[in-house]
Amino acid sequence: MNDTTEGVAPGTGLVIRAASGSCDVSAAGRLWRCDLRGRLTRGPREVQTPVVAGDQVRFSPVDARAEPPTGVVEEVLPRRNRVSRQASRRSGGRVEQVLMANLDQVVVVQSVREPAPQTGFVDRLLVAAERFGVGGVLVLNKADLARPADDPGRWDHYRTLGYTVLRTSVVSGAGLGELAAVLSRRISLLAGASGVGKSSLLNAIDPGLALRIGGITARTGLGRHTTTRTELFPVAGGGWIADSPGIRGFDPWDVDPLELRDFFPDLATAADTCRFRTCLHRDEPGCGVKAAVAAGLLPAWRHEAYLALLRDLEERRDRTGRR
Ligand SMILES: Nc1nc2c(ncn2[C@@H]2O[C@H](COP(=O)(O)OP(=O)(O)OP(=O)(O)O)[C@@H](O)[C@H]2O)c(=O)[nH]1
Ligand SMILES: [Mg+2]
Ligand SMILES: [Zn+2]
Repeated sequence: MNDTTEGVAPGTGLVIRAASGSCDVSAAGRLWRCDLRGRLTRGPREVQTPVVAGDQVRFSPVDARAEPPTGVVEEVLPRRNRVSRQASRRSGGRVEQVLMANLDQVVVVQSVREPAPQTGFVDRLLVAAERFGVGGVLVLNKADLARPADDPGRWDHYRTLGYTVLRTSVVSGAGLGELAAVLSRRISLLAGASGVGKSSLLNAIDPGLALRIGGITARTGLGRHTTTRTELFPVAGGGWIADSPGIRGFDPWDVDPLELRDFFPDLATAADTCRFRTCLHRDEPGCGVKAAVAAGLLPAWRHEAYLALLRDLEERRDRTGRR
């Protein structure tokens, strides 16, 4: 037996950040640099991410006195939930990319402008969260850049669905106290496009983090992918928050086209009046959802977000031959 492991029993810990083949595990107040047992990296081909931030793992110490202490991950404990997307269109929709595991909520961040909100992005992330029973919080950052023409109606609609909606500004300090309160004692993932200010928000709440902040490219108005991997940070007063690299497109993993309706709760009341119980609210006659949109009871953009995602999910099903 290696004498450096003497008296240090195998333990379980929380994965703070993961790379291919290794990860950092927080256990009993220390951060362990761990390799993965080979068999863990040979998982099912359709899973790109055997270990992700938020995973609980069982590991054996290798050198407990090293700085940092080192170990080997023996087992990833079953995930209570996860937020996943299809890895890329190129993979043909066959590969699952897990963004994070075992979380309480996804905090979807968009900015008022620079970059402007991306149509359908919030709707897609909320579907991915609901799919595995994860909560959702919406943050509209860079409120200091808002002009009267920037319509807040869309955001207030999400509030009627029960989501917490915050307007924040790192420049004016608006909404930062509320954001800190929402993160407290919970495990959260900050997700959004590059440049919306995810890392800036975390720095504003906890300056000790000193995360790297990027700029916006003048030519495209887009961010520069300053944060390059998902990483968990402790929240003052308890909880963990993951900063993550900017994402653009988002296709939720493992959502059946026929089940998609269930993840749009605001369509449900109108759907009760559809002529057909199996109505997909597309071309069917007597569709209650289309009638509700025409009557101004349901925003057209929500129906459109649903239809765009439905089309993508059907395309994927046809391509992969899966449900
Ligand atoms: N005006 C204004 N600018 C902000 C605000 N928050 C962040 N920014 C700026 O937006 C740019 C991008 O900020 P980051 O925090 O790096 O954005 P990010 O979402 O972490 O980007 P990635 O790490 O690339 O995904 C920086 O130039 C910030 O100074 C805000 O509330 N108002
Ligand atoms: Mg960042
Ligand atoms: Zn219908």
